[in-house]
Amino acid sequence: MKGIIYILLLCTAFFIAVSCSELLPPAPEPETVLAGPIEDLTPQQLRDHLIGDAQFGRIFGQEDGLGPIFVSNACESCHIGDGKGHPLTTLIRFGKYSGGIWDPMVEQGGPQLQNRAIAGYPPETIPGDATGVTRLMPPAVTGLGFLAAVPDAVILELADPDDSDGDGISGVPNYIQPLDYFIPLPSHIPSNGKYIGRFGKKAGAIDLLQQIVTAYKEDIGITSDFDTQDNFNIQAGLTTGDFVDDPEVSAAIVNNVVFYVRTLKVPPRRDENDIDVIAGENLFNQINCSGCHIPSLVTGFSDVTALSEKTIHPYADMLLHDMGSELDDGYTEGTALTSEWRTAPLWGIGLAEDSQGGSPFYLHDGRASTLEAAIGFHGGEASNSRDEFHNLSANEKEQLIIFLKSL
Ligand code: HEC
Ligand code: HEC
Ligand SMILES: [Ca+2]
Ligand SMILES: [Ca+2]
Ligand SMILES: [Ca+2]
Ligand SMILES: [Ca+2]
Repeated sequence: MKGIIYILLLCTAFFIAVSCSELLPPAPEPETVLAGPIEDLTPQQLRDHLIGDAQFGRIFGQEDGLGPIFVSNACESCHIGDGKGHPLTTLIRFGKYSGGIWDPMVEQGGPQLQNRAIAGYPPETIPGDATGVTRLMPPAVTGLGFLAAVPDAVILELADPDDSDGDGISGVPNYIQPLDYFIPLPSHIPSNGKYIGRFGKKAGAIDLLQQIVTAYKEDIGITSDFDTQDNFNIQAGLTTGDFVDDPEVSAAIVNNVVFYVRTLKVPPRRDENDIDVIAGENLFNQINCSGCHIPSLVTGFSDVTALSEKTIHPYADMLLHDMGSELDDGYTEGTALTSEWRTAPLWGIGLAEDSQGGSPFYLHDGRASTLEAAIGFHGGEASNSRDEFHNLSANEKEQLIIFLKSL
């Protein structure tokens, strides 16, 4: 009797398994799955990656030190599946010009707005006298270890501040004042004590450590050994607010998350031998999209062998470009102008909508819902390329878009 019940149960389980898998949407093809470690990590490196992965997904509560003011409660709640985020998870930053000098309005809670707070605590609001307000979409965090390993010399080689080759493009690095915990790499080339920024939409962070320490503090309200000072709502005159001793996370945890992000693989290409993809790629180069979205770069030495001296295809130059008045939010960081943005890396752009809830949102604030629209917003140094795109035949435009979707 027992045996029959067991077989019955087994059959039911089998039946449910089969019918369930018919109802569920098909699992994504392995090559379209964004998240995952780079190849060729050592077993120890893979273990460290997985420890960082868990911390990246950790949801902070009030008892862990969340806030008192914050934007969201986990890295992963904005960087969903390590891919591009959604307009619902933008960061808002503000500041103003006074007497021709940029003022990040630190005395009024700037530059970043923390629009949420723990129970009973007031969140921040945008001060009325801010002249520039920007909304930044969470970028994908894949392939960043490779970008971190590109030597400053390579970036400087691509810069053309006076447009000496006359192509209308004059990329410049953003120079950033390092924070006290910054440790320069041998490949860093400082200028007057400042270092080249390469992470963030305005290239406002020199390295992944700075980006991630700042994310813990400004986005989640979590202090660390690197920055032990919590943010309070100084707009409301408050200088206290959470009940958890600082630092709320250790240097080891921050370093694990840095290592996790450093060792996320590059988004894999799809259909790269397709005839339209190849035609689109040629057009991309022909109309000089590649003047900023540089197809190939070579990394320098890295202490992670898998990142060291590798040819990568980020379609980016880590430089700032004046993108014209339409993309100018009147907000800035470092030595960038308000109209200047760091070239958005295009690797993984074809996978954007997978992590954005099914419909894509492009550009720094997600204002473009198609790739054509994203190109249409390009102005300033990118005006020539944009005009040449508009002058392509319908078929050529489509090929260029098909190429972008293969990235
Ligand atoms: C509230 C949403 C939000 C949270 C939470 C958040 N981020 Fe971000 N992240 C963003 C946005 C928006 C940007 C772009 C910021 C900028 O341009 O300066 C960004 C940028 C980054 C970058 C730079 C990517 C690049 O291409 O330059 C990294 C790395 C990163 N975040 C990692 C993290 C980690 C690690 C955490 C958790 C400690 C975290 N983020 C928490 C929204 C978020
Ligand atoms: C002068 C430099 C420059 C040129 C030339 C240029 N771009 Fe861009 N591109 C940028 C910058 C900077 C951004 C980020 C702007 C923003 O986020 O507001 C960007 C963003 C994009 C995006 C959106 C990326 C994202 O993550 O949302 C796409 C798509 C794109 N460019 C495609 C192209 C194509 C196609 C061409 C050629 C027709 C081109 N670009 C030419 C600098 C350039
Ligand atoms: Ca806190
Ligand atoms: Ca603030
Ligand atoms: Ca030039
Ligand atoms: Ca605290």
